[in-house]
Amino acid sequence: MIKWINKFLYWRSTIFTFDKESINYLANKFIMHILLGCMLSFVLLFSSCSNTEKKRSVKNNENMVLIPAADFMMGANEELSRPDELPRHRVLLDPYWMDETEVTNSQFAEFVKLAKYVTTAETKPDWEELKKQLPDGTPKPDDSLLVPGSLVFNSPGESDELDSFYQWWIWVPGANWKQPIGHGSSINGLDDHPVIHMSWFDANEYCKWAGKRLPTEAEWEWAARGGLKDEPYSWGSELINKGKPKANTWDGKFPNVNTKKDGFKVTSPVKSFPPNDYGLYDMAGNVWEWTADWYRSDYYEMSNKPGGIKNPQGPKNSYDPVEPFAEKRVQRGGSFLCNESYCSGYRVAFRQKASPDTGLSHSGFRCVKNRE
Ligand SMILES: [Ca+2]
Ligand SMILES: [Ca+2]
Repeated sequence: MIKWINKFLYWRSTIFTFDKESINYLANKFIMHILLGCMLSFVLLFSSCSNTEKKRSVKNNENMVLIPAADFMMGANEELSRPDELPRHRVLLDPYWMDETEVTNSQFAEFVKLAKYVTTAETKPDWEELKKQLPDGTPKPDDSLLVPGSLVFNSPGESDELDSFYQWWIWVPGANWKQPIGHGSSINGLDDHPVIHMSWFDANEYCKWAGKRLPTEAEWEWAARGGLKDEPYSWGSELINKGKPKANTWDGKFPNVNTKKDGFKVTSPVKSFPPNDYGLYDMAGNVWEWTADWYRSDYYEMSNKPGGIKNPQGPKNSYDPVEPFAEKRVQRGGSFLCNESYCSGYRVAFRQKASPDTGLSHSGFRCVKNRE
């Protein structure tokens, strides 16, 4: 623009030369500037309309955003892709509503109060069920460990071993959604934080109670992309560590040092970071979000059909070669524990998986419902 203004000033300073050639030259230049001006205005008008269009989202009275029909390539096409994110394949979806935020502590508290619901983490583990997810011959743990509780992240301090994830997760008796780090802790002051320690069953029951459902994996990914085409992140392509904080993730050296550059060491209030272009918040980071689908590492190979697949509901059963004895559901979006050096789970194509009875201190969800 400054360049254009300078040009304009130069043109104005030359208008006092009145010979015929100059007049023709200036007339042509004038017309050219008018045309350029019109084109510029058109471009600005168009881009401003298009930006407004992107930012404008249709919301219902349940704070859900209308996600438009999809015809997109699901899966990753970037350097960091993992084998279970391939091949990219065509997916078509009908429009649907999606919660603009993760379900919060206050929303979940209302459900618990009205439905008298007891979460998985508040229930004594059933060894008969538990052992089905473990290799044959796994000995029964001591009865003192088979008590209500959940897994809580615990930074290993100086240890640099990135494959020692079992060291970071500690079984804490009494840990659940309202006692996030065990007996004596509380969620006072955290009403607008996402609810955590959610099993798939908890998430599924909440959504049903609310007259909604969990998103399919395809619905989750399409919504996270926010209308961007083939970008690795819900905000585009800029790396997480560049520019302004984009999501609540792990800043610093995982899992030892968290510099809190984004302002938060654990969960953040929903809406603390800019939404994506569909008006959805925290589709990257904060807490992992359960989807309805079973996890299969080879699901995308099964889904890669000529002409694409419409409204896929996930595979009929689960298969994870890493733990073939455990049935797992898909989680998406990464959490406050993800960073570029370790899992980059906030990539829109990243697939996480866990057994449905697993709730961790970074597991949450949001719901969707069909457009009527
Ligand atoms: Ca953070
Ligand atoms: Ca999230």
